[in-house]
Amino acid sequence: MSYIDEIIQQVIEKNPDEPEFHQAVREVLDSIRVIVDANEEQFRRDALLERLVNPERQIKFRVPWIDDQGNAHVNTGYRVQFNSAIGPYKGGLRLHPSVNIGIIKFLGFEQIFKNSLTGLPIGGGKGGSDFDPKGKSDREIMSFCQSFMSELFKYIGADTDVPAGDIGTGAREIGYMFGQYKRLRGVFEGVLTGKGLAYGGSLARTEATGYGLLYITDALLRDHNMSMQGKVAAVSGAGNVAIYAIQKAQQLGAKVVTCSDSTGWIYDPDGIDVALLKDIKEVRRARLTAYKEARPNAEYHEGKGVWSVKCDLALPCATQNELTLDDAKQLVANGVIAVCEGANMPTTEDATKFIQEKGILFIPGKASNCGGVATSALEMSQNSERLSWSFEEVDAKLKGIMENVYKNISAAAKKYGMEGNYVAGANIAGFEKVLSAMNAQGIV
Ligand code: NDP
Ligand code: 2IT
Repeated sequence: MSYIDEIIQQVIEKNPDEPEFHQAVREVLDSIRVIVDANEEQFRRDALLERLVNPERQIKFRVPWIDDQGNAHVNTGYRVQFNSAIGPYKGGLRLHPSVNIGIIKFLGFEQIFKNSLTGLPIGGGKGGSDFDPKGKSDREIMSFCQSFMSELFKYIGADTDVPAGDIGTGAREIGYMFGQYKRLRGVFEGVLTGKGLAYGGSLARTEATGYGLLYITDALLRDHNMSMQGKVAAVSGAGNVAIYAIQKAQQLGAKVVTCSDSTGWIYDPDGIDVALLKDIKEVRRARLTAYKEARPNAEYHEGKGVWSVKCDLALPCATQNELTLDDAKQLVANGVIAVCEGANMPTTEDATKFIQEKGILFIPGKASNCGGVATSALEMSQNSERLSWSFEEVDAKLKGIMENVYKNISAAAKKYGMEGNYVAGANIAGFEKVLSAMNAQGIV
């Protein structure tokens, strides 16, 4: 059996009940066969792949917190410090009831290659908790965040591990966590990114993931002699990534006709009203039914359905495995031109394969959503030099990074005879830098 297949099997056996982690490992390892097969003897001797798929460290802890009625609750907190070959661990904190160690490992593993692709010095990590922020008061959120940080602070720091937001963790949660870290450590340092502008946050970090997704989508279309102008886009999600993806798509001349949340989805033939969506999700923290109430021309449907809408561009921005084979078939039948992932691994394995086989342009999340973490790294730079850059400066850097990522993943795919396969290109380009850093640092 090849070294790659042995490792894939080992990952499945040693990490049972972690299907998302298996999926992420399979996708990366499958793509780097060309490199591993050519160096199999050396890689085996150095246990290179074993070191790649086993996190450097996994931290799991109890998070007790008290609700507004005085009742105590206990959630589980995680931080997986996956790979520090190219820099301090970097990656978000997910707060969602579905969080378990397998989910955090899949996200942490993806983060290694994503962070490498940004070209910035950041390693891969991820964390979070099965805490559900939905329906909680500000006080309850604060109670949870302070308790979570009371344990996590022991393991993180501006030069060791720098967490940030993800599903369920936005500016409010980062603020409470930062306050507690500072209180416990007595140090004001850039230990988290996605901070508020008043205490070390970066302009354009809030917008970065969504904007970055559109900058790379735009680069992709231009490279194929097309443009964003007049394109119809379907977006899923209604959170941080989705909102700013919709905004930038509209600025670039596309019409975005959908968005969704965990209970339903909107079809708005006139184009999504971003200001309204932001108010509903960021201020009122309400359901999408509120959108329909304010825009009678729009349709609200319960459940899933965004991918049934005819569109040129599909931009999944909600969560993993939300775009299935049936969805892919529907998109292709409707003439979709490109699928670019805003979320982490939103397209199932069989759907990705189908989309690629049909010759549809496809950019995987680790390349197309890396603008968020790239801008987090820019926030770290600003914190280190104790300066803050203008919105225009950060946005221009973000755009440059996304255009570079597109160039690098295209070039890597071409170099290994897989032109246009951006999944392979992203995994190979991301892996090459990590490999070189791991080799240089010896067996650690
Ligand atoms: P948010 O919490 O801001 O928004 C998530 C959105 O997706 C919400 O609209 C939510 O619905 C919906 N959603 C979440 N889980 C599910 C689910 N299980 N089923 C259906 N809908 C769901 O998160 P983000 O926008 O930050 O993250 C979205 C995706 O992007 C994630 O995959 C994340 O890992 C990835 N990502 C985020 C980055 C960032 O900078 N924030 C950077 C790179 C990737 P509801 O409103 O009902 O909660
Ligand atoms: O998945 C991701 O890249 C993020 N949630 C952002 C991580 C970060 O450190 O900004």
